[in-house]
Amino acid sequence: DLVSISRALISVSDKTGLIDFVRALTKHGVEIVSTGGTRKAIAEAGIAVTDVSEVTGFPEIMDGRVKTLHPLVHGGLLAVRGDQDHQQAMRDHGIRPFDLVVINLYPFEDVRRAGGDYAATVENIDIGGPAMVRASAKNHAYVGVVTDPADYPLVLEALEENTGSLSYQFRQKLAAKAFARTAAYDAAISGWFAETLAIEHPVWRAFGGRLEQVMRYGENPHQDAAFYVNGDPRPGVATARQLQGKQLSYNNINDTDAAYELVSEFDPARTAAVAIIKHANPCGVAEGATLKDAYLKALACDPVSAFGGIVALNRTLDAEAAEEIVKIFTEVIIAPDATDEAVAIVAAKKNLRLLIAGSLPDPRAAGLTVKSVSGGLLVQSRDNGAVDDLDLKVVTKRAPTDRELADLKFAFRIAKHVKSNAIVYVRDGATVGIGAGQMSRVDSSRIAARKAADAAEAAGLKEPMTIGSVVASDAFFPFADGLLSAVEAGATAVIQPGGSMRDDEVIAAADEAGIAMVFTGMRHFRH
Ligand code: 93A
Repeated sequence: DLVSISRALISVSDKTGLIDFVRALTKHGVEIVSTGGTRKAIAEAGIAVTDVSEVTGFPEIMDGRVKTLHPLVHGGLLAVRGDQDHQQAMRDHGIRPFDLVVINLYPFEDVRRAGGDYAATVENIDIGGPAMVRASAKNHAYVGVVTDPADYPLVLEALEENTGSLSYQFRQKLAAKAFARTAAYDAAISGWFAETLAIEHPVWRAFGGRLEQVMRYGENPHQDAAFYVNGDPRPGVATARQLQGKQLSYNNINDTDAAYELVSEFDPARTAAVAIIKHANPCGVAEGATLKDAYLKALACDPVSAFGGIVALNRTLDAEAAEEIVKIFTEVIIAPDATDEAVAIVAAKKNLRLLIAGSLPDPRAAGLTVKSVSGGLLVQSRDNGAVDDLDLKVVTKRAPTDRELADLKFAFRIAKHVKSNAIVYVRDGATVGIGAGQMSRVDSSRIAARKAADAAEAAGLKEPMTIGSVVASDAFFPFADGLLSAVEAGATAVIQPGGSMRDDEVIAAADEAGIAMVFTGMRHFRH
């Protein structure tokens, strides 16, 4: 797997360390071919060097824009040495192979940083350099490619070690670095365009996505905003087809994402599920025999908050569900698909956006989430944990009934999608009270219970729907008080991760109240 280095192509903008490096290469008997400025610098140091124009028989033209973009160069970089046809092509056209390529690119990043004018910045977009870097990196089976002057000593060391050859492993590493370099280079170019044409934000640059949409404003009207997509093909808000309504806003996209991720937790083959989202938190989630059934149950949880919400469905939107949804002001509907009838019903509401996502994302799929903090980015693997896959541990004297257990699992799946501290009351496959985003778990529990009482009163029910419900907590109860407030609200069973120092106290309180409690061993903080 050793490649003996006998001919090198060198084309560098940054000439740091160049002469020492080339001199050492020639000691190993390497023949040097070079472009204009690089050739001149090498020749001035008294080292024998061939101009690339002599190799191609073609002059450097157009202010250097075209100097190495030639088959006699790229054939020499890309030829597969053991291939009969490639060898024949080389003989037919007088192509000689290169074993080593040393390139650093036009200093686009430096020019951009220095605030060069538009034309100067564009002129510093290197075309021929990346083409050679990518060609030789692709052909690392036969070629070594050096893209960083800091690596010259390493290359010389490797040549010394292998008496003028480079190993496959070494060439592989060089190739990996080469592609990282061209990727970063293109990211810098696209970042400059985004900045020049749209609005500036360093995080977008770091994220390196493709600009999809520039919004009128961000979370608030005084903030600029844009939507970048990263090419992830998962069905969701970034890949969905918008059938009608005006452009999505920053908050719409954020909320629609939360809504669709939530309903994807429920297998459409098993149940119809609907989530209504406000400010990235659900104000109602339910499953049912039909979407209409699930929607009405979800709406009943908190009909006041549902106004102006985002509705996500896990099945094809049908006419009867659409009829119900359009009765109140809704910002966005997202579903895997919609029937023609449903589309026609939604069409009557000009401002309502309808998004068709094709299918549901896989909630168990791996992925990354990114959050900006001052001075950097926080990156983590996405929360693809699922309680159904875990062994639930019954920790109380009483075990949950089958009905309670089904509701507990349903509630814990929803709690995963509620901002912490999250408390979710569920009865018969529908949320009946959700407490989100409080700094204390007891407060979340009390808020959820109070909202349930309000909803019951508004609906003219005699008692709050939390009576006879089950409750999920996204993280453990640090003290018995949070659990006791759930008991007070009428919950008969609890699901929570467990793991508190005071688990014993919390379990004792549950036993005393005669309720069933299961531990998941998995926490679902969401901030
Ligand atoms: O203008 S280019 O995009 N067209 C080319 O054909 C080409 N070939 C090499 N830029 C090209 N290069 C770049 O020239 C190299 O990437 C290197 O950065 C620079 C070296 O030029 P010189 O040897 O004239 O200083």
